[in-house]
Amino acid sequence: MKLDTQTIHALADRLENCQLQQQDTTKITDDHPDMDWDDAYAIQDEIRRRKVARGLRVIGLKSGLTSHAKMKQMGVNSPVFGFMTDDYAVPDGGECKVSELIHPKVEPEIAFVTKTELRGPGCHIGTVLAATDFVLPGIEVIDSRYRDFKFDLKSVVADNTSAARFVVGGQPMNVSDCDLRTVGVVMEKNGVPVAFGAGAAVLGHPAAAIAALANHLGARGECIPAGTLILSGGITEAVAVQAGDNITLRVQGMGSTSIRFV
Ligand code: OOG
Ligand code: MG
Repeated sequence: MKLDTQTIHALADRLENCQLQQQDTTKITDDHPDMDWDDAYAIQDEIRRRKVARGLRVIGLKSGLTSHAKMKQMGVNSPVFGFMTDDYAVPDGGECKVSELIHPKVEPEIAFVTKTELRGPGCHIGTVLAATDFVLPGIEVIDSRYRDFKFDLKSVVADNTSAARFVVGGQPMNVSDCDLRTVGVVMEKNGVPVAFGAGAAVLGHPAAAIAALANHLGARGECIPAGTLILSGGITEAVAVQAGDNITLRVQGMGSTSIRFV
């Protein structure tokens, strides 16, 4: 760790206030170029602690920057991990108010729900599939608190990996009934298909993104509990949205889920 507790609290405060007041900011590594990974996750943990202290519940976890398309779009080269609280959940087909966000974008993802605990190190696709209850379509709404979505990895980790809203729905599927590498996804904006891909875009297999999360948590003495919802990461580039847009994600064999921006 390079930052003291006071600085970590101040940075958590700055980033969470940006989220609560729909204001953007410059990336925090501009002011703290020496901060390390532990500092970045400590700032994210402090944001999480503040939300939980205000009565919010952590209802899911996420892996991000897990596809080449996303890494290229954001100019970074490794996955990051974050959390979602209950106020981020939008019902299937429900509304998302853009006035509560800064500059939202949507990502087509495959969501996993676990039935047994996953504890790293050493988790791999096999352990993840064995621990998965079902998978289903998920749209993540990301909303970086950084101006123009310009950040580096440590800054985006501190900002809880741009997490803002998400919707899951459609037809849950057993992992033994599909090949998650070849499963096709189509994301439509106002009825027009705008992003296409297959599961293998995410680290070769979406379950690898869950294994990476379990191994990351394992290194910190934490685990993924049974019954956890996890977003495995955008399969394609993120797509900007504005009020009036209607987004639908169709995943092969798993139906569709949608969200309306108002
Ligand atoms: C960071 C979050 C990326 C994903 O699925 O790749 C992410 C960002 O691009 O703002 O959630
Ligand atoms: Mg995402």
